[in-house]
Amino acid sequence: MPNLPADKPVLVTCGLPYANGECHIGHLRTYIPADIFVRSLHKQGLQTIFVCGSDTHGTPIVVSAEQTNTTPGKLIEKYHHHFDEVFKKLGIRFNFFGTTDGAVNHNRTNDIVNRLIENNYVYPKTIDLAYCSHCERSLPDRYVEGICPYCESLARGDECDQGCNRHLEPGEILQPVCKICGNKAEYREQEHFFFRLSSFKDFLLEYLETLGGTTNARNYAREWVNQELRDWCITRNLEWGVRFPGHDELVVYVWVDAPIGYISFTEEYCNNAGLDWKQIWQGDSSIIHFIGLDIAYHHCIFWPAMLKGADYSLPQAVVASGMVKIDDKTFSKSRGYVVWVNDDYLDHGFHPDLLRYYLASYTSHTKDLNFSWKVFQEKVNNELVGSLGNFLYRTLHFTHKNFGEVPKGAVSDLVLDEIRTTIRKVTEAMEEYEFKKAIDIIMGLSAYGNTYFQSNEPWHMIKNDPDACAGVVKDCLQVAKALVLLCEPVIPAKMNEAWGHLGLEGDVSQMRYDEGLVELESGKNLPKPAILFTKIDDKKINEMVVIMNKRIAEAMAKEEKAAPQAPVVTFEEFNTMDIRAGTIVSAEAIKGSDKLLKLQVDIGEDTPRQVVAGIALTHVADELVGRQIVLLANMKPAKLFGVESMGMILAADADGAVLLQPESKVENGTLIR
Ligand code: B3M
Ligand code: ZN
Repeated sequence: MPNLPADKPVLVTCGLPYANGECHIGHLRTYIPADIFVRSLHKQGLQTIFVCGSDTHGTPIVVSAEQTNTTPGKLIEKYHHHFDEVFKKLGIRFNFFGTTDGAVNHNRTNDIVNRLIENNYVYPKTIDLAYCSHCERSLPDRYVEGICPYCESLARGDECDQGCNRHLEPGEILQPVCKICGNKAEYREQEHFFFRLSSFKDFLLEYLETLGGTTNARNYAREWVNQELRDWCITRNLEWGVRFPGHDELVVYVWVDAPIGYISFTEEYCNNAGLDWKQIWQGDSSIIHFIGLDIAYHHCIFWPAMLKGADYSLPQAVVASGMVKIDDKTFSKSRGYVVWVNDDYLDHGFHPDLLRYYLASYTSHTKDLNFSWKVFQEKVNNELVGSLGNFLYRTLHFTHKNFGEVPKGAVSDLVLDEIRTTIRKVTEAMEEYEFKKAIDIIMGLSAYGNTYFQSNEPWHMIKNDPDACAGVVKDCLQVAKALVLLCEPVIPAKMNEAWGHLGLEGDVSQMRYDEGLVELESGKNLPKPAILFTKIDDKKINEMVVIMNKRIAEAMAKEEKAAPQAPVVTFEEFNTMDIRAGTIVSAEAIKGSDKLLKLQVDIGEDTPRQVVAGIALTHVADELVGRQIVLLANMKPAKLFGVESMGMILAADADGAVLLQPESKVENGTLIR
């Protein structure tokens, strides 16, 4: 962040959360350091604009809506509200939290796409697109899964999410499989629109040389640009999204309108605040993007090329955070290695600041961060309670008890120097996006304060030499004041309380670091101090560990259930089963049972077979008539609710039975082999 200008605002953005699920600790890995950074810029006297918002388009949203039986509109509304609320609770203070489905973003996207078209960066081309002939639909992005052609990992249609993190173009993925039905997909020809990314190669190589931020993102991007830069398909066959100008059947790819959200949110904020958004996005400006490393490709390659092609300003820095691990295991929602911010943290009464502290101080921003409840407990108890909390409380308690006010005398030069050096070093670390380093330096000042207090033994001095004691206390109070200012970006709510404990007025988040060098006014009354941080006991942590272990065990059991370990059977054994195709000729409810249906099934015999099936909760009787199914015909007869059943309908054991069906209609009675 070299030389950020004092005279114009710095724009900081965070990668936009998809509005399709709840906030988890993985999200916070980016948002909390970004918030700390912005608060710290503020403390250095810089003007900042901090925006984010919900990413509301693309297949992540459409697939989630389909899976949860809701509409994309309702889904995004719910989660937009959720994120907005959670961010506020955590003290993540965006100036504006928008949505990419807002009118401003639709307009801004149109403007940019039209400019790209005018500037001849967009052209049509017929390409092969994944298509599922079973579902009779084309399969954009997350509707298809397969093998990454670069690293051979399992991948999603548009990104190699488990392997090399590369963006994948439509048609690129190998062995495509339909995500909805699991069948092999085929490729079909269709016309789409492409962005001439390949023509930006030289620009990008030059741009990446000057791009600030963390080196991880830049290095990846440089490697990708050097390998091969292919034109980028920017349209999709979806209903939901921002329409591609002039083509009602197409929307733009979500990675077009999502980053444009950064511009529209700035626009919305500036319009409300009486500022000029064009100064930022079409003038000389400082734009800093905080993202997860997994979306470096989009931010260091597509985005700058798009901005350049449409004559908008370019970002000055991309700051990419490393990934989160849970108990040293790869973060995974489906396998239970996750910490949900509401359910697993806030709802258990933990203070938001403790998590902020953990996430920012555990490791360097670009490294993988491990979350474990035990480490959480240790860090809180040793660092926040044992060092910082201890110093603030013992200083204030001693002062209050013995003086009742800020004592007379001047703060010693030695102490002021220590504070000055700390502020300088912390600012430098922040400039390098080294948040852990900044916190370590701050905690160094806390340790200095503790040692200063301890070694001077003011509890003896107060009896023998009260004036000297007053000097020591004044020094300690000054260190306390500086600490509160320095810690505010990291643990803002707690530090706002502590500011009051020091008898100071105003909102500490609005004060500058330099205020730490302004001496506390002698004679000012001090309120009775309160304890800021309390130890987390083993019992509480064990409870949390149990919750997490239970979730992991449940996820594992679910996985095992999905792939049960059955004994091997011979072909002869398999042949003892008489499995046939048949057609349901009648279906009716069974008196007294809400789960069972009585079916008559034509399996090519003289009279239909009577079968009782436990599918009444998932199937409407009338709609079953005429459906072809698969029947185990030599199932031992049984009587259910007094009704005889002579066979078993085969179904996939999913959430509610999913009936098996021959791929195409066959003669009733056809054997299944
Ligand atoms: N919504 C989330 C992700 O892929 C995606 C970020 C958009 S940033 C413009 O991590
Ligand atoms: Zn399909």
